[in-house]
Amino acid sequence: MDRKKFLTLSSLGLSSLPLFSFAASAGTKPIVISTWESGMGVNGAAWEVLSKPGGRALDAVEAGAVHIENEISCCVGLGGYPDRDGIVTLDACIMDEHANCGAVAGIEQIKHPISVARKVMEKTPHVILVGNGAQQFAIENGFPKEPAELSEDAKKAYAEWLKKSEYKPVINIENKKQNGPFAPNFFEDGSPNHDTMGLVAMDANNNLSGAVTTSGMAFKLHGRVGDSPIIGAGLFVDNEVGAATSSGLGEEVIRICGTHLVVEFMRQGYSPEAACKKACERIVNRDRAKAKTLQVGFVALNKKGEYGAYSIQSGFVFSVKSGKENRVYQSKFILKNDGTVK
Ligand code: SD4
Repeated sequence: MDRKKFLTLSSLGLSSLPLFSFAASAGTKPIVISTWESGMGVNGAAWEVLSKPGGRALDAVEAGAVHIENEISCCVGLGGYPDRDGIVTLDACIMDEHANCGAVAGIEQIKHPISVARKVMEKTPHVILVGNGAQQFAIENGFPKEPAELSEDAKKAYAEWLKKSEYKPVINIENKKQNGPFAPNFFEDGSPNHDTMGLVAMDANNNLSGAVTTSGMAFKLHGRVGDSPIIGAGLFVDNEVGAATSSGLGEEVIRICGTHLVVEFMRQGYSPEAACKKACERIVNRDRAKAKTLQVGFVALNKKGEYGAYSIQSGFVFSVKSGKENRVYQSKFILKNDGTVK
């Protein structure tokens, strides 16, 4: 499917999506929660693992991430948008119920960075491998080196971007366009700009795991690493408490150790939704003017199987699959269209 169509499916009908409220999150297992509407397919792949007897959350989140990395005309993986030099560089991480974790950052020409991240976790004493070293490790572990070709969508988008070469996308807040310095939800032509899949799951044995895979912020500086492969920023799992993942402007998430913060709020007794909201507020309260120009969203799942999400701006959606439901929700958000707090 064409990337734009794939990504706009629910963005076009955003207002028709149900707004999530914590009351809806009854608490069930197994369960999987993913960022964005493309999480529906991802959750389906994860569910194939979770719904089998003994299906492990770790295998489920890897399967979900692999699923979207296979969507070559989609939003993450080798079909994603390149950096400023026209090179697709991928970031991914994975974390299990024992606090084992692995990540790759800035890896090129490898189709399944999430599975390389899992190998880093399982086969090395390290947590993160970057760039050429990550690629070399992948190849040594049997991952084929793919051609450096951009997907058709990415080629077009890059050619378009080169005309101005500005790292200055636009926020579309409920159709009111506003200039912003960094990429939040939408490009100027209205096509969605979100290139990250984060998912967290709990299996029937009450074990939590999470995974993130991304091509990162479109047209980023070559070598730039966002929050996605950073444990505690783009993903955090604590099997006693819960798990969280993020999407949006990675630099802001790193600055507050975002997903670690969300999990710590849940440890203090906040619901997943309230914990995500408090983490967003941490960003907004420090610099309201800056917060108006960017987007960050968190999703979280606690040990009871309750889940929630929150974002700074409108437009963030997330997908949930359990034995009780299979749907996309709009997340609540902090800033109104005029930038004031709701
Ligand atoms: C990053 N957090 O590289 C990612 C981008 C993202 O939807 O989430 N896009 O900063």
